[in-house]
Amino acid sequence: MDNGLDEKILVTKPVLPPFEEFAEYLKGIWERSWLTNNGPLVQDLESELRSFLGVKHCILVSNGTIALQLAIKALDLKKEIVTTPFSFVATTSSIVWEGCKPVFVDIDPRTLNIDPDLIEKAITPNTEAILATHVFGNPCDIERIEQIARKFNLKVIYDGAHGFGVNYRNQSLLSYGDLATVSFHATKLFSTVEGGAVITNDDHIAHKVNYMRNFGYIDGEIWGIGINGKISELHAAFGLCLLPRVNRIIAERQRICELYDEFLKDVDIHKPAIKEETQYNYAYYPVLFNSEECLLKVLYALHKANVFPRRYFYPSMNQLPYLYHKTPMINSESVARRILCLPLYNDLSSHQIENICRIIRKTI
Ligand code: T4K
Repeated sequence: MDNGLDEKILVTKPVLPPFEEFAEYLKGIWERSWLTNNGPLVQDLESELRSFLGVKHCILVSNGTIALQLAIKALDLKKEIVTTPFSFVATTSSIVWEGCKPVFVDIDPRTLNIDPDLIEKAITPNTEAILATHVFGNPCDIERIEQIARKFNLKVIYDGAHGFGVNYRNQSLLSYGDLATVSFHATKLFSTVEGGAVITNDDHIAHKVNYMRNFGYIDGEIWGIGINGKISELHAAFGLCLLPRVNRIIAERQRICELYDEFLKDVDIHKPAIKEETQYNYAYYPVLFNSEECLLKVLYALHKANVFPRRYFYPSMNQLPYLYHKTPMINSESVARRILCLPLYNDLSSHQIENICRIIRKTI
């Protein structure tokens, strides 16, 4: 390699628990021969997550996308949902999949989150909810969003796929809104391989999500329409192994991000502003270039050096091919063209980070 980097560096690498520890859980699963359908490990993990997050309900489901779909279904939304165009495709596709209409509101280019100043203009008599993403784990303007929701009697769902381990104003970021969803996919800092959860402090919503993830059943009785959104004992075991390590995982990611900060301090790029009063989780290391041309030059140079950052989230969701009306979203489209998430995982070495930054500096 011409870069001093002798292995392929991908945008992320999953955190794996020690094999022996996971094997111990597997032994128990084999002994009980109880594999899924709300088994003891799923219940244990839900209970551990409730205390970790300080929330009343944390309902595990099979992934973060089904969590979003269940959230929309549980709130009985059928019409327009005001949402952000700058997110992973699952945020928008869940709205459309549930038969609702996404109404995009542009983002604040400094935070990359939905711009609260623009929300009121997008509200119509058909608006039922706001679905906002805490992009890269950076809290949305929760106070303003909640104020608007109260004024117009709207529900609030936060897509907190990246928000695990973030605290805002001394409480879990996932505790805000009528409910929040989270992803525990293998690429997340805390994972159950595939998985996710719906988080809420509302008993009625929790009850609905509970039966909806299990075909509509609770204790053999059908409470309403449902789907199969369950998570297995093997997935829960993986999560139980990783949960006690989350604070160390976050600390290590912080160390890596600070190294990037140091090596990139005089380079002409920008980073999103993390909201005040936030204890961040260092989920991603996004950098904004001044132009798409510059991003493409850097991407090419890094690829040549066997380094594979990712263009999260490109294209801007308002440009999805299956959407009927494609309303322009100037800030989101501009950010989507210029943003790159640099490799970030726990065993990335200082040497590798320094080399990545050297290539970026040389190319700009
Ligand atoms: N809302 C938001 C805002 C989200 O970001 C997401 C998901 C969701 C909702 C939905 O949650 P889930 O339904 O996924 O639970 C990833 C993840 O699949 C996805 O969970 C995530 N957000 C999205 C932002 O990124 P890709 O396209 O980056 O995956 P992939 O396979 O390219 O993996 C990235 C890198 O990780 C690869 O370069 C290699 C490495 N990797 C990946 C896997 C799966 C491994 O080393 N081992 C592995 O097992 O989507």
